Amino acid sequence: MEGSGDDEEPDWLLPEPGGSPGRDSLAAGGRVPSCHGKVVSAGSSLHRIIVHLDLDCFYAQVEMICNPELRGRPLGVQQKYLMVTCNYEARNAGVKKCMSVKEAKEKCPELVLVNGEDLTKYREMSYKFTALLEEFTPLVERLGLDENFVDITEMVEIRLEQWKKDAFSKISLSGHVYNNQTVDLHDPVHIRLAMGSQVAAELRAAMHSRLGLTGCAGVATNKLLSKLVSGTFKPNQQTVLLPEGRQDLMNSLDNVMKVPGIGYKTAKRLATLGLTTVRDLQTCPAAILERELGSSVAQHIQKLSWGEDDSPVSPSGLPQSLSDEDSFRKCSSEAEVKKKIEELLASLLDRLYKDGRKPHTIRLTIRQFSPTNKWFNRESRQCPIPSHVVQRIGTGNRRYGCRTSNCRR
Ligand code: TTP
Ligand code: MG
Repeated sequence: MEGSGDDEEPDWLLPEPGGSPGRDSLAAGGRVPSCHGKVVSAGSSLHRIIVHLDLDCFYAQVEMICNPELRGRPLGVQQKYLMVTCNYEARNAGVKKCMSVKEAKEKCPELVLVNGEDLTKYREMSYKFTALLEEFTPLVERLGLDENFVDITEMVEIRLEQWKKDAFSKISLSGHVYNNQTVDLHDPVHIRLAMGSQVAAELRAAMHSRLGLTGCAGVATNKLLSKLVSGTFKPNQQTVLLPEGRQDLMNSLDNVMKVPGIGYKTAKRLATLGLTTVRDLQTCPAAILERELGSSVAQHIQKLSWGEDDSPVSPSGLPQSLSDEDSFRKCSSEAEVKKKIEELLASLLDRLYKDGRKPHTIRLTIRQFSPTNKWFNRESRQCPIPSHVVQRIGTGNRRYGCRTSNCRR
């Protein structure tokens, strides 16, 4: 996964109209393909071009960037007794994400472990990653710390205009095509996706040259499909999904929970109807689904099961809240709990200070763990932060500790 290039990725060149597809078939420079003049209307479900980017072994990658000596060795990132991620050298040795530290060490005795409980440097890199993408277009939506959707429709359209001005010069498709499907130069959607693949390659190249990061990209006509296709080839590779591959991609998901947007609770309710696979959900009569889930949810998830998603990329902007948490597992007295809260608050205030904005509310959330090893639901209390405390945050005075928290709880 190191190196800036996509050494192992094919760089497909689109075939001449009528010619056989493949790496070696060149498009006709200067020749006008027969799709010219055809447009994909803005209202069409195939109009958008979305890239989903997911960083490779994110926490482990950040650790390797901070300490290059770790490169080339199997590396795991540990939080408590769990290894939350590991680099690809460790994965090649049979170690998997979310294995217990014990099992990971058994699989790979030479595994190097670093503690990943302080998320500061991962968060910082995550925001740098998003900010870099925002230099290309403001249409960037964060999805967790190491994933972003980017709507590149307009960038593709600008390129299409240029391509027409250049008398339909040669186009290349960067990376893989899902299911190795044939790219058809007569098809305007294929052309748009090919242009999208070039944009995706440029985003990934910028990520690497500017931040030293590698990741995978999926290019498709909506968010759902771009996310689903991006991990087809890992690490440090990219895949385009042509519309003709949509059904195969959806059918490759054996469980409805693998469809982004269908969570545990919905999957449980679907199971009561005997629906577990994506195919089950696709073919379930709408009336049965609607009776169980209501018409809006039923229609929404059935559309998702067909790979249909018209949700726009909504720019995330700055985070609306900053938070920190801990399981408090090692705390057995009130004094220890208070000490832990002070530590959490100190790190939170540090982030708040760096952020520069003034907070107006503080919220405390707890989740109790019962003696029978069951988590209870979260409970929260919040209150406005007094203005004199807000003033002091603005001046960088960080010595106000827990006094900010005068919630009634
Ligand atoms: P992922 O994107 O799921 O994993 P990854 O980036 O480590 O590896 P991949 O190459 O397969 O994309 O998660 C992103 C980060 O989130 C991961 O580096 C560590 C963290 N994480 C947790 O803290 N807890 C978890 O249960 C998982 C799955 C990830
Ligand atoms: Mg990742």
